[in-house]
Amino acid sequence: MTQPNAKIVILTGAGISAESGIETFRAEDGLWAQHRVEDVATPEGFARDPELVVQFYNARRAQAAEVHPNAAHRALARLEAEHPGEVVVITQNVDDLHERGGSDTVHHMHGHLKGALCAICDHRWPAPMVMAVGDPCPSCNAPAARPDIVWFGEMPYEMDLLFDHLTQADVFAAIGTSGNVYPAAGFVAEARRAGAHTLEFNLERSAVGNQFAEHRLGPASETVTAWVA
Ligand code: BV8
Repeated sequence: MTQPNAKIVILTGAGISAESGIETFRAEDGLWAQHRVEDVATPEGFARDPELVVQFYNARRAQAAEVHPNAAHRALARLEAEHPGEVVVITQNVDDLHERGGSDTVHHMHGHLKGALCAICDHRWPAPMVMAVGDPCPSCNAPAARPDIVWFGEMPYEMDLLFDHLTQADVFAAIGTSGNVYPAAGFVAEARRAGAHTLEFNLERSAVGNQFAEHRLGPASETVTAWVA
């Protein structure tokens, strides 16, 4: 599948969790169809109506706890086991299906549902299943708990580290992402600059599909499993 000692950088999006039963963002019946992005995934939306936002993430946290990793998550865990130290998973997803599927090196660049963040002192702690507006921060005690999620207009996490990985990539694979959101959508260009072989796994070509050398079209549970086999 790849040359030994390859540095394999994987970027995943909502499409890898779709077959586990979690809606994607931009499908007709997707998450953003039920809510305006501005209302539930921006700091301004949280300031305007914190109750709506906290309930939106409580519902997603509850759903994520009910679903299970699918064959695509498990295939990536096998890839990691077969290439110790050479595989990095960067996910835009906020569920924990990669970890529950067996992946160890997962970077949640857009945060994660299981995290809480203090809007005052930036302290982080494990989120309760049901967060309430005004929950106190265990560190500074301010009633300022918010979901540890990167909203639009906020800087994704670990960007320097992620770019380090991209500049060393021999193989870059984007799985189940529509290529609409930056900086994640720009990762393929970085990987190409590093000379990486680039593959897109999706049901259809994404908004940045023309930048990939190879396309594996079909459900990720099938295409990623076949790629790793
Ligand atoms: C930032 C957390 C700067 C929330 C998310 C104009 C040009 C360029 C950029 C911008 C611009 N205007 C504004 C920006 C910046 C903005 C942006 O990119 N906007 C877009 C809309 C244009 N980006 C930001 O704000 C980012 N921050 O730029 O900061 C900065 C600089 C200095 C200082 C401070 C700040 C932060 C963006 C992060 C937002 N948070 N998520 C939450 O999850 O609730 S975004 C959210 O949507 C996801 O996390 C994900 O990242 C994103 C895209 O979703 P996808 O994962 O791709 O899912 P989608 O539904 O779109 O697609 C699913 C795909 O799967 C489809 O292609 C489908 O075909 C495929 N699929 C479905 N089923 C399957 C499948 N594939 C395979 N198998 C299947 N079975």
